[in-house]
Amino acid sequence: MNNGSVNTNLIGGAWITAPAVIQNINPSDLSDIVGEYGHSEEQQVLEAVAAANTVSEKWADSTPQERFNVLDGIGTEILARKEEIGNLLAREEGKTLPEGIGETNRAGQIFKFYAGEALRLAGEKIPSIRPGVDVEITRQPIGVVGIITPWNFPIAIPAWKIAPAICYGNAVVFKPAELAPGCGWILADILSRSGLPEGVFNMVCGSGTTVGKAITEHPDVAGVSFTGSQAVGHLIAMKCVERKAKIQLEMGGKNPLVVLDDADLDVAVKIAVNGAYFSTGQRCTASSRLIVTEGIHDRFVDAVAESIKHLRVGNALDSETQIGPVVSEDQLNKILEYVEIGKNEGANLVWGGERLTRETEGFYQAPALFTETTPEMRINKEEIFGPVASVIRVKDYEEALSVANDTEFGLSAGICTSSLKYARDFQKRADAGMVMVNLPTAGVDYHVPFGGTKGSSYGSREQGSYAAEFYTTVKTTYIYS
Ligand code: UN1
Repeated sequence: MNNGSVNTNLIGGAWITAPAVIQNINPSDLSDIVGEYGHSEEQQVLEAVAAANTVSEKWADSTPQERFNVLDGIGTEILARKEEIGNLLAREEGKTLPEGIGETNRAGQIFKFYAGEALRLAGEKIPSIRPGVDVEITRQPIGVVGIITPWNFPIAIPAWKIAPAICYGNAVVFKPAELAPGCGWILADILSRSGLPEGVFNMVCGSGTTVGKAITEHPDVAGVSFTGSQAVGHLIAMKCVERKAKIQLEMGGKNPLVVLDDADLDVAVKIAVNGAYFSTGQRCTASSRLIVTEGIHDRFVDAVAESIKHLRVGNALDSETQIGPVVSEDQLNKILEYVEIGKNEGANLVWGGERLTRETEGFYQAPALFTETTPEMRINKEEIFGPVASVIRVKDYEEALSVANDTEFGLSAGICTSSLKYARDFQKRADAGMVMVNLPTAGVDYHVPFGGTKGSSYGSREQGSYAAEFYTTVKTTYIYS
């Protein structure tokens, strides 16, 4: 166990002080320094990859029972400590306390799910076309996996990458997000006491440009799983393809929520407000484009505007708060700039968008709603990643579908309708990896595949049993006896 200081990396089973530190600041209260965390150099990545490489074969040989025990134990500890970890999450990232605890709960369940998956990993045995020959198709770990995660889900996303990596027998080098490394550090501490052989799991804290880059470029890292921006995803893809490593990239969305005339208005409004503004809109699954048919448009806009006027924006740890702060000053400035861009493009700002002051100094912003927007506007094309949504008025379902698909992203697409016909058609024709019918575009289950099409994702799906596709390689064996 670590001695209480958090500016450490976990390398080869040892807690090693990082060469420098970065401060982790509470976005709800800038006077609250959550802690000082490691800021590492390439050297620490080289050491971590070497440590992982040394034990990866040993872990690849571990039994399903050993893997189950480790993963189940990690899940149990996370669930037992969910209030404490959820509190840290809310403090370092800015989502509300119930959201922080909910996310921690999800992380615990993910480890439990993959504990079971370790026991269920099956192969296939198929008769050969040649007499006396059997063909066996088995899955094997890929070796050392690099895991690079974002700040917006600082425990769930590390969990849904690390748990399958270990479940399928790989060794890991993990870099938590610089803006919210606290949850990643706690996860590493839990993993370090889980019974995993030393070196199977390593954590190196630091920046994407130094630590992330070194992980991506290391010849012994067989695959990189990354969630973050399109720009960084592109760089990782180029590097990994060059050296023929596997990649799994999740890079955001510009998710449409279609609201048809026959939708239940109250349900549609709740879904839109949840999808667009909860977690301060900082979800790659957020509903940032509300595509609404003419007959319900005005009633829907009035009701959403009325609802967001009453959302309580405040300190993430305050029990009254519904919308926490934006994560950092840079993010806030970027979102404020998009609000200006929207106004200059001729969109009608019905409500919000301005910076707010609260008792404690933080990055608070009023949820913003634009109406009378068009698909060509930048606010409808680029991912804003904040509490901003825009309404696009359309005449009918066909136009709604075509606007919904008119994006370079394809993560999640939602529809509010009471028509089975439109729901089924949308399921088929929405160009997205996930379709939500009468549900928010954000907020997914932990045991089923997650991922998108087009610019949102690259590589095979995350989560559920589908994660095996990335974390294993298939071997086909021919046996004659
Ligand atoms: C969710 O909506 O429940 O970074 C999960 C993100 C996504 C996770 C969203 N990868 O926002």
